[in-house]
Amino acid sequence: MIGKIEKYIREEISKDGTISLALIDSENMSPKIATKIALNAESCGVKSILVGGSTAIDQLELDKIIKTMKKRIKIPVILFPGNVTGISPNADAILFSSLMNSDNPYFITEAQALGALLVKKYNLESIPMGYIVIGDGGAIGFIGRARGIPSEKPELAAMYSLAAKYMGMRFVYLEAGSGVTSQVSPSIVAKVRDVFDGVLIVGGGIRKVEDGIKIAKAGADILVVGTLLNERNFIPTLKEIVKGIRNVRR
Ligand code: 1GP
Repeated sequence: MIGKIEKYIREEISKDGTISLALIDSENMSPKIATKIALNAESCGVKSILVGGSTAIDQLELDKIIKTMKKRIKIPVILFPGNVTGISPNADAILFSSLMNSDNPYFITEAQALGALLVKKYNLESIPMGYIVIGDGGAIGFIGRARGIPSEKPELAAMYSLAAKYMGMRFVYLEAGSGVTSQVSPSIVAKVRDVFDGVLIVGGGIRKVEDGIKIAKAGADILVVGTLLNERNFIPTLKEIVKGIRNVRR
């Protein structure tokens, strides 16, 4: 069943064409700094804050960050967990993901089984998502033992995305990896868009409006921006990205 947060995300996509979400890595900042970044990102027009990270293991700190942030921002906070430690009762929803091209079953179904009862206990809205690593995937590629899809093989990404759809996943996230220098290529995004009619998220290495526009034009519904937020004055660039990708869908 589609919950309140997913409904909100879908409505924002219908209105704007392509939307941006800001990713905060709970491992690398204090609740105060994270909240300041979230407030600034909100002022740029991002539609939600994702909180997570492939090496985020401090669940207490994650919870503190989300609690502090929730007091100040209006947009929803969605968990983007890299492991069972990425679950907090104070978030609005969770991207309940399977790392589809991992070589390790832990990241495909085992962590999900371990975390599922906690999601239920906390009454978190669960958004089913196929998570697919493209290229070497940086930290998540390494930690998640992903067999990254080569950039020149868009049809492989399409196969995985279609499989995600047939397994009932309403979201697919094409991940190049946090802080990487080459983003998911527009040809991969376009090939996936041809077969996947759910919500298509793309992230990894997006720091310039030009990169965002190419990915949005290829058919992404959502762009995730993370590393850019570590820059002292990210506001003008993030505003440019949010504005630049609006209504440029193919
Ligand atoms: C990482 O896709 C996200 O999981 C965001 O990547 O940090 O490179 O923006 P960046």
